[in-house]
Amino acid sequence: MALIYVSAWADAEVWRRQVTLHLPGEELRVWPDVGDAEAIDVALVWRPPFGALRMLPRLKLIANLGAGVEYLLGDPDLPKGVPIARLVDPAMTAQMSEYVALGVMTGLRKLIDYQGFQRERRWVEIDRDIAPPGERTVGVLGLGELGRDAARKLGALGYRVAGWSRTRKRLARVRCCHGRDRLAAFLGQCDAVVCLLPLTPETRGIINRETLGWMKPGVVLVNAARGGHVVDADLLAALDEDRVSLAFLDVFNDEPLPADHRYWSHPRVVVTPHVAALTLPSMAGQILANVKRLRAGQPLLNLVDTSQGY
Ligand code: NDP
Ligand code: OXD
Repeated sequence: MALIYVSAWADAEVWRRQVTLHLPGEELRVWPDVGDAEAIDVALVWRPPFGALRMLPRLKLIANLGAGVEYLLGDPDLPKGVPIARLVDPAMTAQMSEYVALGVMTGLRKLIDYQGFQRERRWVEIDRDIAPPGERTVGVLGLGELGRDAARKLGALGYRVAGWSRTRKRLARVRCCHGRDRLAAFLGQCDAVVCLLPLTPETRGIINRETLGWMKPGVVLVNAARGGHVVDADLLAALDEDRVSLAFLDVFNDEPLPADHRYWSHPRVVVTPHVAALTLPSMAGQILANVKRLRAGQPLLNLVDTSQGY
């Protein structure tokens, strides 16, 4: 049997070294050099071209080299019934929580304002009556692998933390709620809102005119999930009207963010180029462990529920 690497994102040779390390003796092919397609039972993929996986009739595992699977699930020719595993790795989780903390603190401590004063060499103390972290609430949309860790670490920084998920969750020191009917009340209590949801038909466009209207005036928004969660025109309007004090954005509807997009120059927006939590070659062990499990007939880990879309 053989593995195939289907991704334009990273150098295939990096992954070849990882396969040699973790699965000595296994053959890795690199798309589009498929060779005998019947021999391929595992595809290591990140944003594979639509239709590519349909060419592999004996696939038993699709291993997504990232956490989000919305692009993969969007392939109209995705082979049905083949298990899809996604990347869940402590190093990715740690990167994301670091990014989230950076975004929340940049906003709540008004760093962008202070940077402006610094450029003008002005000593201006804004927020003299700033509330301590324990009096400010950070809300995390999505309490999965990433959201749970971010919530825990925000709590460790002293913030009051609230979390929202699809199904009921219980987390120490996080006020959890779930379901669409709780979203307005959830958002209404937050000084900062962090989006760590998967992009699904239910969550697409979830940050929109209506939901932004439920948030506190001056809220800080951190989106490190997917650009598709945000209706850009609605967020820009909220920023222009100071209803959102900072949008700290890692992900965009169009990536790379087009050069003429208003986010680039908006004084209340921080743009990072989809780097909040990167897939690193050192994470290959987690992905390739699933290949070992497949070969050994053991249950696969971190499987995607295709009916839910994440
Ligand atoms: P998980 O699948 O582990 O968690 C998803 C969470 O979202 C769960 O708590 C789930 O609820 C909740 N959720 C899903 N649908 C809904 C809904 N309709 N309403 C309310 N809550 C919902 O995902 P991860 O934490 O691993 O990753 C989250 C996303 O982060 C990824 O899908 C990806 O898009 C993004 N990401 C971005 C990166 C970057 O660099 N910018 C890097 C890595 C990931 P429940 O618990 O009830 O199932
Ligand atoms: C991911 C990402 O989903 O990097 O892993 O966005």
